[in-house]
Amino acid sequence: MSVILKIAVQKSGRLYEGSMHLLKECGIEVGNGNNQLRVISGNFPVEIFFLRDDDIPEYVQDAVADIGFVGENVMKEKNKSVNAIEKLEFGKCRLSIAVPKSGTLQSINDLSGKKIATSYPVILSEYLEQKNITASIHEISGSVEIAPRIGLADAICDLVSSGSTLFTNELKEIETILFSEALLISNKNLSAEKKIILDRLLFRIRSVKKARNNKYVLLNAPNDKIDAIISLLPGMKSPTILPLAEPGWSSIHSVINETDFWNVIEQLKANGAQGILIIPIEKMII
Ligand code: PRT
Ligand code: ZN
Repeated sequence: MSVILKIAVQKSGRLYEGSMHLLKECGIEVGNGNNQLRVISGNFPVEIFFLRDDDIPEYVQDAVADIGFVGENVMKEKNKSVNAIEKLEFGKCRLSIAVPKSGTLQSINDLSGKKIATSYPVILSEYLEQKNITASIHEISGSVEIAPRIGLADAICDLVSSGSTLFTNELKEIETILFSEALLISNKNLSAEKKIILDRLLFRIRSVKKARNNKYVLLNAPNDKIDAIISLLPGMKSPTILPLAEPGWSSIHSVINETDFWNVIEQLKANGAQGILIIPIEKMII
């Protein structure tokens, strides 16, 4: 039987769509896994297992799955013996300590002797120990944000993304413990054959990530401005320059990074660029 790489994906929840979308962008057909425990891809040697996110690190450690897509928060909390291979740039959030807006608690130093409710006792206790704060940790599995209001705890330690849950519950963040996003984790003892499949998958994932973070740019410029403009556009190797039908003008093509996108565009305009077109890149193979 030919070798297959087993991938653990969250069955439903906040990481499901990002995980399935990433596989799709990598050209891996797996259907949508509706109510199935596992699905085999028709065009790539992988099998997807749909699981609760909390179980993924353990299943990967025990080789029930070879790799998994899971939040950094869950990987740290479960503390299993797995390799963190690649950040996946979705499921972004932070694990923060929050306190009632109207109360007297202002900073983590005020938490000594207080009660903190959380679903992340491992990460929180490690953090408090580092900061030399002795507080009692009350572990709860859901609806952590209501704990102060019902008198269960003085503060909470929970995941935040938009901040609206904290806002609705009249809580304010006083400390961020961890920034998290989805990660690709792997079993530590993959066979050589499975490593080859993982490398093929990683190559695709990295191409998808690069494409998302870059844009293709086309612009027109007078020939005497070309040097100034290409110094702003290093591109993959160097920009492509083509003469326009109008004498003295050229069309310049290159790739720019999403992070300093607007800055570069402003500088291009200031240096005489006209008719700037920005086009998304579907895949970027380097
Ligand atoms: O059923 P299963 O156990 O698989 O799922 P789950 O309910 O434990 O997890 P799920 O689907 O809620 O989250 C899966 C993962 O998504 C988490 O482990 C994080 O890595 C990531 N993630 C990203 C988040 C959030 N953003 C997030 N905002 N996980 C949870 N939240 C919750 C948070 O706990 C709080 O209740 O959303 C609320 C806060 O959101 P805002 O937008 O109001 O700040
Ligand atoms: Zn969970």
